[in-house]
Amino acid sequence: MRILIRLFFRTLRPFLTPVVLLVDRLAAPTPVQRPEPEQEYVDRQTRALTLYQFKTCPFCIKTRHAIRRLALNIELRNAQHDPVSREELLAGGGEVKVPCLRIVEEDGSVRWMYESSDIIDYLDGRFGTEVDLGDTRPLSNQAD
Ligand SMILES: N[C@@H](CCC(=O)N[C@@H](CS)C(=O)NCC(=O)O)C(=O)O
Repeated sequence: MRILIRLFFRTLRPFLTPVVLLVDRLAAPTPVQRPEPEQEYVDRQTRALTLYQFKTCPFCIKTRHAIRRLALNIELRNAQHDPVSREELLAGGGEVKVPCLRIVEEDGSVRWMYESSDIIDYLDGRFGTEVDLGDTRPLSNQAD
């Protein structure tokens, strides 16, 4: 039965993929606008984040929409078709399940966060419009 279901979806995939990608594009939210120094600060922070994802996975689409809504420049890695990214995800996170956010913490430790809702909550909590970003100047420009 499982094989039949797989075969069914494999046959449908070439037709479904363009539809999913079109819906993804049409439903994409408008990014938030931040003053330039704030956006630069956020860009510096998001350099430590990488999203492992599949292009047409609905949970990944939901997560990419949150990333777009928050105007975050987070590197996306395709764990479906890029074997290197897939291997990184498996070795680092422990399983090939997407989306997964790789977070390099300030102390250099690495955290792998699975579950789209947890990822979105984390991003909203760090970069949401209600969040006070504090002093957004680069560390080298801040007074001691
Ligand atoms: N509850 C999870 C569901 C994630 C999930 O089921 N992802 C699927 C893709 S849509 C997956 O990674 N499947 C593993 C595979 O296809 O190898 C979430 O919200 O992130």
